[in-house]
This record gives sequence, structure tokens and C-alpha cells, in this order.
Amino acid sequence: MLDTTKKNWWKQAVVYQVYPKSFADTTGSGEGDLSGITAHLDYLAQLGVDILWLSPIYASPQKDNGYDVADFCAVDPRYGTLEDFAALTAAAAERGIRVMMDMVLNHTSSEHTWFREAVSDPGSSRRKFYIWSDQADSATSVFGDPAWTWSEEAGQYYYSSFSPHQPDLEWRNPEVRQAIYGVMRFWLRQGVAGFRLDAVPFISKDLAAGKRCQGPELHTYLQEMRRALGPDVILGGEDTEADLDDVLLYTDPSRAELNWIFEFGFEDYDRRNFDKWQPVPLDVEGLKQHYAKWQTELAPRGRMALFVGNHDTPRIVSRWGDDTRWRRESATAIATAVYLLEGNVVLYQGEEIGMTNTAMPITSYDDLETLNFWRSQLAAGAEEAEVLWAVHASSRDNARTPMQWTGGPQAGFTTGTPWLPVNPNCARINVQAAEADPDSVLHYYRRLLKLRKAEPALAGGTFRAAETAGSPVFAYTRTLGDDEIQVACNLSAEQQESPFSGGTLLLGNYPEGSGPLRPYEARVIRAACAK
Ligand code: TEU
Repeated sequence: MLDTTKKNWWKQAVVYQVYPKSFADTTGSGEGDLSGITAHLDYLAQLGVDILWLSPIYASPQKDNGYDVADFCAVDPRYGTLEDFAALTAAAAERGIRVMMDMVLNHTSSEHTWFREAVSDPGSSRRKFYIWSDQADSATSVFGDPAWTWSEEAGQYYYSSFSPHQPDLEWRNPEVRQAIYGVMRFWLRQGVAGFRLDAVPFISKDLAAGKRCQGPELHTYLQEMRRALGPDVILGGEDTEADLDDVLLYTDPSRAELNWIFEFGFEDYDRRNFDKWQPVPLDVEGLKQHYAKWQTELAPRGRMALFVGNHDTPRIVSRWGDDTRWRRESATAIATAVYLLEGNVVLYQGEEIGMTNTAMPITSYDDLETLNFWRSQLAAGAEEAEVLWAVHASSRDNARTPMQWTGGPQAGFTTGTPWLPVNPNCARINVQAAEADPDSVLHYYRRLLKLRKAEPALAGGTFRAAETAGSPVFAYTRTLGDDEIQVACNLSAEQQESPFSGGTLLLGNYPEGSGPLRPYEARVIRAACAK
């Protein structure tokens, strides 16, 4: 349990993202709920979780599964009530676990009362809460829709970065900013420790210049937000466009903005030109160089989240590893390689048991981004089988299939019909089976996170990349004073030479660790020279 009275306690906190709709259902509705999270807090505490990040639980018509908010200060009845939320935060606190909310800053649902008022009354102050125009250009949204949508009732077009169900808020309007800060203060009064800031670079744009995010006021807004909320609120921003310099601007403590940034550079190394629908074999060399650059140039002055999954990205063991022959080994090797770096560890539900992608008929998919892609590709004449292959490989629904608790009906997620089909491999990949298998991904994750917390060199030691150029071995050292911890991870299915020898094995995903690295072997060693 971390001492949250210490100034930088949050830096060592292990964050666990829960996608409430898919985590645990206690009512038989087929959708997860808050009581389902409360019922599994001991499981999360045993994993070593310090902070729970909840994807949106606000009132929402669910066009984007809650990232379309209709009332920021109400819990959607499908998840429960504010009392259920209070019970969750209290039970979590008893286990030393804090709660972070997902703050959808950039837009509301088109069913939010603010938007309904803006549309129905041009003279309403809410009209200026959104972005309107008498004409529309050909800009498209992130999800492939036109960015401008005609509202007959309003008599104008409105702008949306993501989907017409999610009209963008006009952050240049100080009333918008104050309204959002007021919402954040409401949840702080409910006892939350902070917020994940959804799509944060989109709150500032320069549409006339064709700039749909990372506009000129972005950091001004975030510094104003920090002043409004105080220094102790944890703010983790999501910026899929951020490069190293951006993250320094966001997270340099002297700038009083954010605690960390979720940067997506790792997405480059198994996606052709960052095109999520064109997965390619993992470029380990590029990945190693990316992390080495960020660790040496960012770690001393800023902070990144260390993550390999979330509700938007396909399952990492299916992306970077081998989710059949070497599932256990590759899931644990990837976790070792990433989570022993410097930064905030942020797990995504299910990765700790090695959950994999799924391959469903297109009629089973729910995600609006996926369905937009399917329709647009077929309309453009693409082969159905090719598009379905891309959907299976890259749909966000890969990460949203229900949590696999048991090998029983519906993986123990619900007694009803799940809103999204359970992955059939739940028969063998589930928490219950993992608990019973001492060599499971789950037991390894527990040992890995415990080691990370126990070793000061892993908390704040200097990163140095080992010489493994050209090999699929991701290896580095973390040094603090006389202590040196060596991390070597073979991210391939072939045997590879290890850059390290000797020393004391602290953790490994094979029974013992010496000689060449076996397929997807991970080793964490205290160097012989260390005192
Ligand atoms: O995603 C923001 C974002 O930049 C998207 O491009 C995201 O990376 C995309 O879904 C990847 O395929 C955030 C949320 O994480 C996402 O779930 C929401 O759909 C989106 O904002 C709108 O709120």
C-alpha cells in the first residue's frame, strides 16, 4: 500500500484501467456495473493496483460506449448509482486503492442538455458552448464521418472531432472551461484522486488553419485547469499525436500541467504509417529505439505512462506476441520489457491473464469506429474478406470483450447475455484457471509488479540500453548508485543471445535463466557488480 501522504506517491502507483461495461455484471443485464468492480477489489489489490481508472460511467446514450456524455454529474443507471460509486470508492480506499475518472473534455453527447439547448435556442448562452458554422468544408472526423453536421433545428453546421453524436465543446469560451472544471470539482468531492483526460489535444484547435488538435491554446488551458484544481489532483492526458517535445511541455513539473501523458509512439511499430487498419509484424528494433530515446530524453524531466493496452487498442499479446504457441511467454516478456522502464505503469483489464483478440462475425461488432470503417471500405469496393481481416486485427472491440473470470458460462462475467460476445477461448484463458496455475501470466504479473515496487533502481534508476542492435532482444539496465538491474527480453519465437551473463536472477518467465534467451524469454537480473 503506497503512502499517499508523500509528495510524489503517484509516481510509483500502478494504475489499472477498468472498462466498466465489460468488467463484471452483478445484475444479469449483460453489461458490467460498479458493484461488479467493488466485488473484485481484492483481486485488484492482490495484483498490486494502487489506482483504478474507470472509463466513463456518466449518463450516456452509449453511441461511443460512454465517451458521449449526456450528464457529467450523473452515473448512468446501467452502471448503478452515485451511492454505488461511493461504496466502490470506500471499499477501494480500505484496500489502499484510489479512483480516477475518465474526463471527456473535448465534447459532449448530442443528447446533453447543453447541446439540446444550444440547438433549440440560438440566443441561449449554451449556443456558444459549441462550434457552429454557416458552411461546411470537407474535413472528416477521427472516425471517418464528416466533421461538420447540419442541424436543421439550429439552422447551422456543428463541428465534431469524433462523431456527430459527440459535438465538440468550444474551449475558447471561458464558460465552457469553468463548466468542465466545475464537473471535475464535483467528482473530487466524491473522493476521486484525479482524471484521465480523454483526447486532450483536441480541446485546442485552429480549424481555419486546418489544425484539428494541438492548437495554440492547449497548454494555456491545461495550466488554467491545474490552477483551478490544485497541485495534488492527478491528471493523466491522452495524446495520440504527441511527440517527445509535446510530452515535455505537458509533463515538465515546472510547467504545472499534467502528471503524465499516454503517448502512442509504440503504435508506430506494428502499424504501417500509424494506420491502425494496416497491422504489420512488430519492428522490434524501431520499438527499442523509441523507448530508449524516451527513457533517456524524457524520464529526467517529464513523465510517460507505460502501457501496452487500453480500450482502444487490440490485445497486445495478439499484436506484439504470439497468442497461440507462445502466449504465456510473450505476454510476460512484453510486460517485463515495458513495465520495468521509468514511468507510470498503466495496465488494461485482462492483459494480466493474457487475454487475446477475438474474431467475430461483423454483425457482432459494436464499435462505431469499426462499423464506419467496415461500411466505408465496402462502399469503396474492398473485398469483404480483406476488410474483415483488418477488423479482426485492429478493431477496438478486441479490447472490449468481457473480462474472463471463469471457464464457465459467459466467462463468469454475466448471468445474462453479454452486450459483446465473450471470447470463446475463455474456457482456458480466465482468472480462475490462472489462479490455479503457478506459471500463469497472472502470477507472473503479480511478481513483476511486486519486484518493481521493491527495487529502488526500478523506481528511479538511470536507464541505459544494452547493445543488442539488430536483434529482437529488448535489453537495458536500470542503475541506482552501486545497484544495477539488467532486463533482457527476447521478443521473438527464436532463441537469441543475451547481452548479460552472471548476476542473480530476480525474475524470469522460464524455470531458470542462463545462457541464450529462449523464445520470448524474459530475465531480470541483479548484476554481479552490484553491491
Ligand atoms: O480516443 C481519442 C483518440 O485520439 C482516438 O483516435 C483513439 O485513439 C481511437 O479510438 C483509436 O482507434 C479517446 C477515447 O480513448 C476513445 O475511446 C473515444 O472514442 C474518443 O476519445 C472520443 O471520446
